Amino acid sequence: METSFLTSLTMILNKKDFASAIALNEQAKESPIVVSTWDAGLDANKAAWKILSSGGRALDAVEEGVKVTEASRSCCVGLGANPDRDGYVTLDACIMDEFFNCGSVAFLERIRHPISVARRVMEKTPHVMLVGSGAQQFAIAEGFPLEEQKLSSEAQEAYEEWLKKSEYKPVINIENLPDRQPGKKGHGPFAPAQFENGEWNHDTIGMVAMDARGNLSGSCTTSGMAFKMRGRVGDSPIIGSGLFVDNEIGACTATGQGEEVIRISGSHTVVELMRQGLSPEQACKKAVERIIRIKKDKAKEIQVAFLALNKNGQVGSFAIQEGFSYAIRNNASEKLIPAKSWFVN
Ligand code: SD4
Repeated sequence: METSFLTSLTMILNKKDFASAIALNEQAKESPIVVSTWDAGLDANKAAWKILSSGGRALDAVEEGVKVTEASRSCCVGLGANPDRDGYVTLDACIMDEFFNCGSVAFLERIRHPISVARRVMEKTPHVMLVGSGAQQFAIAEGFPLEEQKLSSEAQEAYEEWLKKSEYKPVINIENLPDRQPGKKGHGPFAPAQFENGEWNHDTIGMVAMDARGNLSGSCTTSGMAFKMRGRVGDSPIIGSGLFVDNEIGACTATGQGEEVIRISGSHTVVELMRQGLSPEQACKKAVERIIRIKKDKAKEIQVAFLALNKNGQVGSFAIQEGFSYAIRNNASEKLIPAKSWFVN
């Protein structure tokens, strides 16, 4: 039976196609796999893994995975996150599949799951990106509930603290800073790594995955930099900057100071470097070096990290500063890995 299937397959496919079908099968041995940014990636990966381990599509996995973070208490993702400098939470997200389909929302307010709205933009409109009130209008038309205009108590506390000085200075690794105000739950400029109840404080989340068929997808969702200028949009919802997927080569996502990622079309750059034969880590490092060359001395004050997965299931990451970690889940393990960095303390 199997032989006759193979015989008819060889008759249908020419030799070259057959060889690539075998190669695809070889690659799929490494899959499925999911990787995502920061410590919150561990929980997000769990949700993604449920889909990947039961033969589901990477696209569904990366959407469901980051929805966990969007629904959690977080300094940097979802409606509970820190607001902009005018006191409003504005959310950015994007998603990309194995066919170069992509969707994105930016400056979106009062919608709980921006990643799902981004997917609807991808699947239900001829466009890639919707922003602001237009994105919100589309979300409501698609049946997403309009949530209350209200800060979480932690974000309110952090905002009030910030207002005392109103300094706009991005804090390096705000996602992982230890609580400098013991006994306080605030997650503002001095974000705790963990809340009092032991729950991890989460961060901008970028996730890339390969499913059992060897197909890649990615997602990225954030509230952006805390206390940003109203209307500011970072790299996270920008295809090619915060996220890029090329199903022949690999996928990459970015976190950190979005302006520096946009400047070099960061995630696209990493995927193109992998196309030239670099490993995921080498490609991430080269992209980091490019930012450092551009920023010179100022690079010491910036955090950017890239996280990449290639078509063989190899994962790599590189950051400007120490302190970035990523979560990985595959058949063999589930772990958090500290990334290498350009500057070492
Ligand atoms: C931004 N890249 O809006 C995001 C912020 C981020 O971890 O990744 N924080 O620039």
